[in-house]
Amino acid sequence: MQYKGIIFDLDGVICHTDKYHYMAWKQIADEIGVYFDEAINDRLRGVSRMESLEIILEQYQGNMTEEEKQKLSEKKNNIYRNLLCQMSPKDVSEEVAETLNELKRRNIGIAIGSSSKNARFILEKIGLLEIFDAISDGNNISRSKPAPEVFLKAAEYLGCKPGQCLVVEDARSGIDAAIAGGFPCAGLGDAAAYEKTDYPIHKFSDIFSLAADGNWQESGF
Ligand code: B16
Ligand code: MG
Repeated sequence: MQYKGIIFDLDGVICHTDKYHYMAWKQIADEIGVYFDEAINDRLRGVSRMESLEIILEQYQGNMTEEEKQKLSEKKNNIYRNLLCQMSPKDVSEEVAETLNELKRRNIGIAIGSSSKNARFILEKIGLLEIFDAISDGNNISRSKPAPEVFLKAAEYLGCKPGQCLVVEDARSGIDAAIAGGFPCAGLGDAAAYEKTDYPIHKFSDIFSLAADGNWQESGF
């Protein structure tokens, strides 16, 4: 099989915003008197904002209307976006920056496939808004990971079929989404330990070792 493109998850693969998600959700959880810790925060990886709130509310004793939930998720997002303002190109490792540049040099199409509605804001902060050939994020989908929609859109934007694109993910929900969409997938971090991941990798530049067996095809980007 030859790949024409790579679709990267954003949070946890290109950069790390989990600490900001944690700080923002912790503030909300404290406000409504709900227990929240880093283990619960880990379950929010790759999951949409409203689904994240539902996971946090598993510990909530009372009843909450949809309107109240909406207000809480907006409040969390405002806190989160304020925290994101401190991000800069320094939040991208040299390894990530060099690998992306090299993939571009090899004419491999590169795209973002993120559940986040803040993906473009984050990419702008870290100086990577221009490098990607396509961005599919929480704003162009109706169902987030583990549904495959975000990756199917990214492949469509790249002009590739799912089987021609490799998905790189850090979350199990993202690996499930890749598999559901018919994409081969590489997993970092948590996803490297997941039995469904096709190619467990331990560092970002290991993507090149997948290319060593001639899996790549110039896409003309
Ligand atoms: P937002 P990814 C995901 O991004 C995060 O992993 C997840 O924790 C977050 O809840 C989700 O985006 C939605 O983010 O509130 O910014 O729309 O990993 O798919 O790049
Ligand atoms: Mg992620």
